[in-house]
Amino acid sequence: MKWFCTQLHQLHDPSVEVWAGTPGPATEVPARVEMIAAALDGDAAFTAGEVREHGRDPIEQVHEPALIRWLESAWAECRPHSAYPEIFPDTVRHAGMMEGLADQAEPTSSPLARLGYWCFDTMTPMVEGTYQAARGAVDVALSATDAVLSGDRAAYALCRPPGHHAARSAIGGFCYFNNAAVAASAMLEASGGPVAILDVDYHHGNGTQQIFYDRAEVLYVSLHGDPDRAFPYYTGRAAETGTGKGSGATRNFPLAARCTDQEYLAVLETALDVIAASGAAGLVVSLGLDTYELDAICDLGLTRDGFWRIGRRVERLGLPTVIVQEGGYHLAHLGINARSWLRGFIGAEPGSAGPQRHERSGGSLPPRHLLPQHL
Ligand code: SP5
Ligand code: ZN
Repeated sequence: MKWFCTQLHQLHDPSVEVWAGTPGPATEVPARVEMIAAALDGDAAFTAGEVREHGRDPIEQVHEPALIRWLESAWAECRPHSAYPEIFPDTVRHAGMMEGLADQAEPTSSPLARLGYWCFDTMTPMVEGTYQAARGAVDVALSATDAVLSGDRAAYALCRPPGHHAARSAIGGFCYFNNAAVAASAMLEASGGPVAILDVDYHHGNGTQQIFYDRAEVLYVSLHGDPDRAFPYYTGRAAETGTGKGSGATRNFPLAARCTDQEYLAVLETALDVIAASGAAGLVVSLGLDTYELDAICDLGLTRDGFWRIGRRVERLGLPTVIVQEGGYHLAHLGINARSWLRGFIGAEPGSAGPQRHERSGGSLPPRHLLPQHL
């Protein structure tokens, strides 16, 4: 299988994010890609493909053009407002603030107004290289899509930053451009046939759901931690099934904490039946590995062997498949978990794990930056 990656992701290198008002070390870091790349590099089953630039047009198919324009200069215009390498919104445009008011337009007055207009949380840092890295991730997804459209059975896009929380007009959840949605849109345009997205990240892909919620020709199916306890909290319930022409083309499967491989695979059967029955001509997988039993920020119970079985089962759908990397935060095991999923997909034996550590933690890489003292 070909896999795609660029070094541009390194330009997005935040050290801090803010959870419930408390600053802490960044979770979505460059080492994530390095761990996965190292695992695939040494495996003859995977061949590095060439990443080509695709420009802005494919992004405009799924994102508001004004969002793309803003992101391009957001760091530069926000820079005077932060003494640190990252900036976060301090005032988001809450829906209730605007209720009943006629003027819903994008603000032009202040950089912080624009940041709070486009970004919905405090966990999505903007740094100097964020835009370039996000553009690179889209090019990775589109290059993998090109490979599949040219006849490859499947391809893996090692995207970073991830994408599935980014909506048509909002960034959040570590996501800026929705790589999987751009890939699905490109696949739909090239094939003409219906396309399915299977989202197996721990978190509900609110952005992908929103982008295609009224579209019949893009089926969105997601398994995720129940939003009653898990980010992004407001979306991902089973009752959300699409609207208008898209009615029935969104399906959500919220999961209980500690869900095992066996329980997960049983729900996956139902989800894949929906995809098989849809007549989809192609598949995009939003592959999050934060469903792992040792992932520090999530609470499902999947194992490396479970990832292999899930990859194997998804392959049996028999569809041309673009696999797009989303989350996954156990750095020490991220590479072997990704490799296990992908080896399952291609029907290769799981392969050796190499040394493993078993605490539920972010991993064994060098310590992250200390927080600024006043924080
Ligand atoms: C792509 C992706 O995986 N984005 C995830 C964004 C999650 N943001 C963190 C949410 C805060 C969760 N707090 C959990 C406390 C665990 N002890
Ligand atoms: Zn996630």
